[in-house]
This record gives sequence, structure tokens and C-alpha cells, in this order.
Amino acid sequence: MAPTPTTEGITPWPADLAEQYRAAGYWKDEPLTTPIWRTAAEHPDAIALVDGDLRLTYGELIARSDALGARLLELGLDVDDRVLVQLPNTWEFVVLTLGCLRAGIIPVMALPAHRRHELEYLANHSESVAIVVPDTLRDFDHQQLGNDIRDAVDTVREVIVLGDASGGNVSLDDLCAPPEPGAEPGRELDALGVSPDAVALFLLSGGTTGLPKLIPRFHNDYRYNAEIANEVLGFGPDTVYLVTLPASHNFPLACPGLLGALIAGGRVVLSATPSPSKVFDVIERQGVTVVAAVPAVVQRWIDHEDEYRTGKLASLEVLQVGGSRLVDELAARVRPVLGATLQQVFGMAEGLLNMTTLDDPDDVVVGTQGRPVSDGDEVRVVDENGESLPPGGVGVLQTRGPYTLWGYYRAEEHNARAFSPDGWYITGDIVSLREDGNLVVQGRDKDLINRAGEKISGEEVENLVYRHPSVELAAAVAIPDKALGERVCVYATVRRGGTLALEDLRTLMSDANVADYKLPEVLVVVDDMPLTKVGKVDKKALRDDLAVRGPLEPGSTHLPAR
Ligand code: OOB
Repeated sequence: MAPTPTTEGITPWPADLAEQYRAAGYWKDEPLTTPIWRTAAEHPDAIALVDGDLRLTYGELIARSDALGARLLELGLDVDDRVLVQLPNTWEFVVLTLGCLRAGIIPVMALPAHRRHELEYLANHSESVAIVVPDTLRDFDHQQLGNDIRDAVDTVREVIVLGDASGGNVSLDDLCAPPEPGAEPGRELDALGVSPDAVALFLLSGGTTGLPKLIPRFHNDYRYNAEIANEVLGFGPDTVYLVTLPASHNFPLACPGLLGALIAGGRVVLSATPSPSKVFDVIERQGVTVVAAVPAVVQRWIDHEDEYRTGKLASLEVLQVGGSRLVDELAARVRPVLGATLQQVFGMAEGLLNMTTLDDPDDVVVGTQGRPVSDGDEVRVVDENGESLPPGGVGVLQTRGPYTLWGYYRAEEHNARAFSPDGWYITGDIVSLREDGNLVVQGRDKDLINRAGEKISGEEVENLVYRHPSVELAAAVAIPDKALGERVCVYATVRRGGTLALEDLRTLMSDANVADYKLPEVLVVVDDMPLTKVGKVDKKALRDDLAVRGPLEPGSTHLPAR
């Protein structure tokens, strides 16, 4: 069977750049999984994966992954089929991801926090043929959610369940079992000849317009993403990498993340939660050397260690921090309190990765978000007219390179706005570029709220809020927050005779089965909404208004003075 990956809706790199990336050795023209399978051939007994008491060697990991890939094909899935994945941080997530990659089946990386609102859209947009969910998680019935998606989305045929699969659903536990004696699933998958130019997986964008966009990451580019990050961090067989962020996010997945650690022949440890009391024990017990976190989590870890002086972090060499801006004061406390080298990571699911290096001087590590990791990365900082600024100038960051997308999946209209006329990705981040090449993130020129690294589209929240009959005009903006960086704040004007409280909006959104982290946490009702000259809500004026109001408690509603 020859694989025939679709190209519909997918924007490849221009041929001349692709050529350059191959010539430079960035793209190795092999599937992403190849180096992991190579390690397994050389060191089958080395430990690859640790999840609680379960340990899988490289030999076991690839055997199970190959068996899973072959079983998915037996189930009737095909090369290029998409599978919507919503799993917690478990070893089965890794086996599923690797098995899909080996079989040319494309995982769509949803988050555990997503609910029907997000999953139904993602399944439809990607035309997923299956959805993978845990049976339950944090008292929520994901199996029912999976069933609902199958019933609502024509293309979805299978619900694959981690844990207790019921009513004809497929058991992920069974799919992850070792191969039957005598079976050689690896041969079958090798024979498929998965193309290195094919899409390996879809990541989700933070989404600035409505629901998240799908980001195609190809075998060639995503493997390079992990490998170049490996080089910056010096990942190797001695690396013990701990996943505490949701594993389906680009940062813990491939920056260098679990894929980088496996490509380097290192060890991956999984933790279901970032809570310091749990994570610190895991770090001590497993001798973890590197972990990635968002600033809000780092704050908790530092507070915890400051208070308890646990001494459990002796093995920890590097703490990678990214996803949102790490304030300098917190950055400065990482080494003294946690004893690890700080690495700032300014990345995006779309591609471009900026990192400080492990030997950077303190002023760089504490005060910048690092520099592009690849010589192939091109960055420019532009003003409102799209003109490039000299070093030091503050403007919007644009980029292209060997692992940065040229287009979101099936999003022609959005692509026309998200890319410059000459094809550079417009990040929407406002940065300054220092003489030494390091970037400092100064702010944002995109309609997004960054809540502890979780990205929320203002427009998506507004579209939901408008369903409330009392809402006349609404705008969602970020309200600065000490613990989480930002929270969702909604400004609204209310129709004559109507009333509105924060709880109404939260209930409305919960009832619409929207992920919890998107629910507004502050409501400000105003008599008049500030508008721009073209009649759009003036969000800058709202942010200025928030600054004047000072801190507003999460959970609070603010009405106009009468
Ligand atoms: C990471 O990826 P996404 O796709 O969830 O979000 C990307 C956006 C960036 O455009 C920027 O607005 C923000 O998140 N961001 C940062 C940042 N890292 C990401 N803003 C300020 N400082 C930072 N260090 O968030 C992501 C992907 C790979 C590695 C790390 C983070």
C-alpha cells in the first residue's frame, strides 16, 4: 500500500527554501520516529519511559508502539487519517503518538481541558475518524464526551478509551499491549514507507480568531524542531526529562520535550500534575535532570521550595520556562532557590523557538527570552507599516524558517492575514531585538489572553458572551494577574431593562461546554463602550481603563457608578 498523504489545505515551504533546508542538513528526509527506533535497536534495554511504577525499555516502547500502529490499521484506519487525541500525561499517550507516527496516522493534539465546544469543532475540521479519550478524568466523563463527538461528527467512527472502554468502544489499553508472539508489526509499518514530507501531527494554535487553528507539523520539520532544541540543551542518553505540562503541547512534546529526549536516547518521566509536592518527589525519585514549566507553575515551585527547603531537587540541572512572560524578579530567583540553571523559552506551536543557552550570562538569562535556535531561522521586527526596524526598535515579530509553518490547515482567509505578502509568519508578539541577537518580549499585538500559558482567543469568548440576551456590546481583554499572569475579563454594555453578572456569563459558557480555563473571571459593565474610529471596540482603551481601576478580584462583577 503506497501512502498518499493529502496536500489539500496544506501549505508547504517554497521549493527553493525546502532545497536549502535539505542542503543545510536541517531536514534529514526520514520519519521523525527513525532515530528513536535506531536507539531501540542499539540499546533495547535502556529505560525510555517512566510513568509511576511502570517502566518501559526502548525495546518495549517501540514494540508496543509498532503493535499499536498495526492494530489501528487493522481497525480500518489508514495512512493520513486523523485521530483526535485527548489524553492526560500517561505512557499510553506516548505509545499512541509514536504508533500513529509510524503508521502515518495523524494525531490532532487536543488538551485534556477541552470540552465538546472545542472537540466537536476540531473533529469536524480535521475530519477525524477516531477520538481518543480517558474514561474519566478529574470527575469528568470523557468517555461520554467521546461518544457525543462520535454521534455528532459524521467522520468519527471509533471512540478509543484509556481505562474502562464500554459499549463497543475500543480499549486503548488493548491497543497498547505488547505485540502477539510471532507478530512483526514493525515490518508491516516499515513497508508503508511513511513520507518525511507528510504531516506528522496537528498542533493547535492559541487561536486569535475564534476557535483554535490547526498547525500541520511535518516529519522533517518537527523532527528538526526537537533535534535543534536537543543541541541547545545538550540532551543525550543521560538526560532524564520530566513532563508536567500537558504532553500534547508543543513545549513538552518537542522543545526538546519528550520527543527530543527519546531522539537523544534519554529517559522520559511523566507526571500527571505540576503540583510541587508531587513533582518534587518525582524529581528526587527518578533523578530528573530537565523539566519545563510555565511561569505560574515556577512561582508555585519557588514558593514551595522557599517554604519547605525540601532539598529534593539535587538532580535538577535545567528548568525551562516559557509559554508566557517570566518576570525578571522571578527569573532571578530560579537558581538561588531551586538550584537549577534557568532557560527562558519563547516558542510557539507555529514553529519559531527562541531560547537562552545554558552558558549565557545572567543578564541574558534573567532579562531576555533568548534567540532563535536555528541558523535557518529568519526574524525581523517591523513597525505598523511593515517596515523592518533597526536593533532595539520595538515592533511585531515576523519569522520564517525550517520549522515554521507557511499556513494553517484549511484556513485560507485567516492565512491571508497571518502571513506577510512574502510569506513570513506574523507572530503578533511585540518584541525588541537586542544587538546580541536576543529577543525581549514587550507585549502583544494579537487578540489573545494568556492565562498561565493557556491561550484564549478574545473573539471566541466574545462570540459566546453575545449569546446572552442582556449583552449589547462585549469585549474580552486580559486583566493582569499576579498568580496567573493574565485572566479573562469581559467588558459589556447591557441592553435596556437587562441585567448581567459574571456568574451569568460563566454559566452560559459552561452550558455551552466550553473549556473551563476560558471562562471569564472578571466582568466590568459599562454605560458606553469605547470605539475606534472605524467603530470597533477599542481594546486599548479598555486596557487603559483596567490600569486605572487597579486590581479587580477574580470572581467579581463591576457595575457603573450610579
Ligand atoms: C508556547 O506556544 P503557544 O503556541 O501555546 O503560544 C505561543 C505564544 C507566543 O506567540 C507568545 O505570545 C507566548 O505564547 N509566549 C511567550 C513566551 N513563550 C510563549 N510570551 C512571553 N514570553 C515567553 N517566554 O507557548 C510555547 C511553545 C514552545 C515552547 C514554549 C512555549
